[in-house]
Amino acid sequence: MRSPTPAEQYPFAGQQLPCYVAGEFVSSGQTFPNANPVNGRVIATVTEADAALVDRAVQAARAALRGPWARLTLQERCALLRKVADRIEQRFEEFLAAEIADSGKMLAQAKSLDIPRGAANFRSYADLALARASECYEMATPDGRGALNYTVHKPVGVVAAIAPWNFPFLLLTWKVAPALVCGNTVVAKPSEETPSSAVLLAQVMQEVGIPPGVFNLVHGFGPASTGEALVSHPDVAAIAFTGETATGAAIMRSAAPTVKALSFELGGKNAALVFADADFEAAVAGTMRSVFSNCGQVCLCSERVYIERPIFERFVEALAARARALKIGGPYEGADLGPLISRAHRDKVLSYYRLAREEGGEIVCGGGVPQLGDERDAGAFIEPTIVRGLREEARCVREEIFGPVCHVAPFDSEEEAVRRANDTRYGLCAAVWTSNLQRAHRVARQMEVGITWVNDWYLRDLRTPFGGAKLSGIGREGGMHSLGFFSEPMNICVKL
Ligand code: NAD
Ligand code: 6OD
Repeated sequence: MRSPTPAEQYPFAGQQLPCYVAGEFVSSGQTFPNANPVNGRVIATVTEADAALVDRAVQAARAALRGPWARLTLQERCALLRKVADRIEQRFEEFLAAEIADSGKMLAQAKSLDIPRGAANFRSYADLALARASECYEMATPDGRGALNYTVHKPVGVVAAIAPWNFPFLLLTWKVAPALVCGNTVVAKPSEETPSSAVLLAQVMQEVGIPPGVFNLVHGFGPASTGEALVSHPDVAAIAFTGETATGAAIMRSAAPTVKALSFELGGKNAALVFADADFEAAVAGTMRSVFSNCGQVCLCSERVYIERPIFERFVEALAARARALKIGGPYEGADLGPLISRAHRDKVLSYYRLAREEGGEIVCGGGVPQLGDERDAGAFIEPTIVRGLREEARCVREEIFGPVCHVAPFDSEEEAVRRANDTRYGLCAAVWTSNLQRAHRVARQMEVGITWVNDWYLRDLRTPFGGAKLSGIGREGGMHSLGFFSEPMNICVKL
């Protein structure tokens, strides 16, 4: 078991994490503990923003809409966002250590995905905003002089950006960057489980000279706490939220009385379809990634894997052999599978492992808790698990589990595969594995989801629409879609 080196040490060890309001760090009020999921140890405490502090943050954001921020040109805002990206990269190791300490995620993943994507989000939205064109329509008028219509993009106002714990920095910056580039001001609320990288982001905002009140940070829980105070605040104009579908529904209720714009990226119960003509090795490796990445805690993970019958047994055997061989361990140990986010989440995932048995499923591998023989046994580790033999109506096949687990089932025809993949109330993504080009396009198009990957999984181009159909979300983020959500388009009609 390797521990972090001094350079990899958690930057806030033993400290109280502050909120950031109106350009100042605030540490007054109640606190809650921040625990490391590797061993359950409390590593810091976190300042919980009460309704009064949330109100201060929203008022600061509101005032900043009329301050120096409003007078910056788009080019100047973009230059500032690029400075944010540069500074994230300069403080890369601190971001890395903070993210890993909060979430227990693997060093290799945080280094190659989570933190670089945080910086990339700022750069990519700066590029996109500069590339955005304005619509222009010339029109005829009865007097023959004509008129010219053109669109200007104005900020929406104060944006609440609410993120989950599975990609804390990636998903918070995914909302903060486009909101800011469009001239809005932001009150950000990271998950209570993963507050640290957001504090570093607030420091960066201050360091690069983002004016006070433009970016605010409040910590706390959801219902009857910080989150609810934020989403029901009358001066918040728009909410960009990523999290569970049930939370999205609660936020909608809180936001309804003041009719806020909503962008929701919610849960999934994603299918992978593996056809017999697929490149077998690539499909096994890709499915391993799509089931077990980030310990299964990716909204895009495949929890239902449908495999064409002629290769079913061989595929399941290969998948199970690799799952059994996954090395479970802490972030710095070169392991494949880290802990879940918390003991509470592990209890939930374990309850589905039990339910799978009760519902008549066969556990092909895993199904329990590993014994690691040291302090990690106080952490939130769990075995990667494959289940087979469940009916399509089983709760384990219908409900999002959000752990390192999938159900495997055979199919006999393309039509059956498509029908079963779509037989869910969710609609986030799908993965299709085939070497038949026509089938690839035909099946991909029939998936009732926001994204289908063919012969890969979680391959991202930040210009593309990202989001879910059905219960998996409302609207699309990514590229011009985010700029659309965070802007108020206004038409100006000029009589010539
Ligand atoms: P969650 O819904 O429990 O919490 C997400 C955030 O919402 C947290 O910051 C939480 O404090 C806040 N919150 C909770 N209740 C609230 C309320 N009533 N009002 C305001 N804020 C509230 O989600 P989680 O457990 O952090 O993350 C896991 C879930 O997120 C999974 O369902 C997963 O599929 C989903 N997710 C979806 C995407 C996507 O892009 N579609 C991406 C990542 C995660
Ligand atoms: O990569 C992204 O932009 C994104 N929104 C990923 C979401 C992952 C869900 O867990």
